[in-house]
Amino acid sequence: MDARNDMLRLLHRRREGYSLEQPFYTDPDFFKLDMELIWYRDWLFIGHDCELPKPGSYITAQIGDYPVVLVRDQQGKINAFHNSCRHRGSRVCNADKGTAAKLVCPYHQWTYELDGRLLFARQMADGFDKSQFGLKPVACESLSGYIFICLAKEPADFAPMRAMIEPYLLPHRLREAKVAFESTIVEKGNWKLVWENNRECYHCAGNHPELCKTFPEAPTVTGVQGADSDPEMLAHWAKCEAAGLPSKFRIDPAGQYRATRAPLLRDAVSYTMTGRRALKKNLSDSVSTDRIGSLLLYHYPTTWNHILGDHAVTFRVLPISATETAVTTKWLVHKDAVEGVDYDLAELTHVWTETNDQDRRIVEENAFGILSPAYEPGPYSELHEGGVIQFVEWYASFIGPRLAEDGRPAL
Ligand code: 3BY
Ligand code: FES
Ligand code: FE
Repeated sequence: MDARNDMLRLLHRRREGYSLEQPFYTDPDFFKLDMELIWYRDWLFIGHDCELPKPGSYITAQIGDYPVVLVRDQQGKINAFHNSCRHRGSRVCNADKGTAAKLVCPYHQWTYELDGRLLFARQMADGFDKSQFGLKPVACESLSGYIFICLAKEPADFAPMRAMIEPYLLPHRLREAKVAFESTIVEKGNWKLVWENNRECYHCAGNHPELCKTFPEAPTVTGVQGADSDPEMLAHWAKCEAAGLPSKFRIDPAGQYRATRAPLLRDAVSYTMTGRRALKKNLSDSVSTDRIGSLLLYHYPTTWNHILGDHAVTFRVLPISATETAVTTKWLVHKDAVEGVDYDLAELTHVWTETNDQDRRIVEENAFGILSPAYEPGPYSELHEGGVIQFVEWYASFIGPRLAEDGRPAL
C-alpha cells in the first residue's frame, strides 16, 4: 500500500486531542514522508552566527539524506551549501566544524572559494568550465544570531518569521555571544515524540527535580493558551516591556513559531540549583537586569529556546530515523565571559544536562510503549497538554495538504 495514502487515511480518521497512531512514530515510510514534506521543505535552525566567528569558519550538519555546510565568506556573509563535491560527489567538509582558507575536497582536491565558486580543478580537459561547477547553494537566513536554512528549491517567505521574532531576540545580542558548551544526545524516539514531550510540563513535577527549582510548571508558561489572562505573566510582560524588552505572547497564524517571556519561580533569575545567576556577566550589554525570566521561543520542527539574563540555552532537533532523534543543546554566554572566573561550567550546565537526560529517558520509554501492538492513541490533558495538542494540529495541518498534492484527494 502506498505510504502517502496510508498517512492520508490515518490523518482523516485522526481523533483530535488524541496522540497519533503508531506508524507516525515508528514507520520508516512515514518517516520518509516527514522528511520529504516537512524537513526538506521548511526553514530549519542549524547553528549560531557566533559559531562562525571569522571568514573560513564552517559548521556541517546532516538533514536526513542531505549533508550541508555553513561557511562565513571573505565579506563576512554566512552561506550554506550542499556538502557534496561537484566532481564526483564526495563530502567536501567532513568535520563537525572547523576553519579553512578555501573549501578543499579531500578526494581530488577540487578547491572552492568560501562563496561556493570552484577555483581549481586539477588537470581537467581543455575547455572545462569551472563556472558551471560551484557548490550548490542552500537558502540561508541569519536571524539575530540564529542561522536558518531551507533545502527547498522555492523556500517559504522568511520575512514574517523575521518580523515577528527579531524584536524579541535583538536586545539579547546573540550574534555577539559565544558558545560556552554544547552537547548532542541521541534519543531513541521519533522526532515528534521529542516535540510532544517538550510542549508540556505535565511531566515536570514527576521527572525534573532540578529544573523544577526554577521553572514554573504552569501550562500558561509552556503551553499556548491562557497566558494573556494569567496575572503573573501580565505583570512580567509589563515590567519587561517597560524595560524595552518585547515580551507578550505571540504566535504566528499557522502556529509554527511562538515567543513569550515568562517569570521564573520566586526570585530565581537563572537555571541553577539555587536560582541565582550562573554568570557574573549578563548575556547582553543591552539588558541591564537579570530579572527578566526566560524568553521562550520555539520554531517547529527544529528549535526551542530559553534566553535568560545571564545566559541562553538553545536546542536543535534533527531526525536520524523513524526511531532516533539527535538533540543538540548549546549554552551561550557573553563573549567576554571567562570560564572559571565569570562562571563555573559544571554549574552552568548542570540543570539542563540532567533535564535533557530525564527527557531522553521519557521519550525512549514513550517510544518503547508505542511499539506495543496494544498501543492506541490516548487523550491529551486539555489543561496541561494544550501545547502538545497545538503541535499535533500544526503537524497534521502542515503535512496534510502537502500529502494531498499531485492530484491526491485533499484532506
Ligand atoms: O524546554 C522546555 O521549554 C520544556 C517546557 C517544559 C519542560 N520542558 C523542559
Ligand atoms: Fe571532490 Fe573528486 S569528488 S574532488
Ligand atoms: Fe521535560
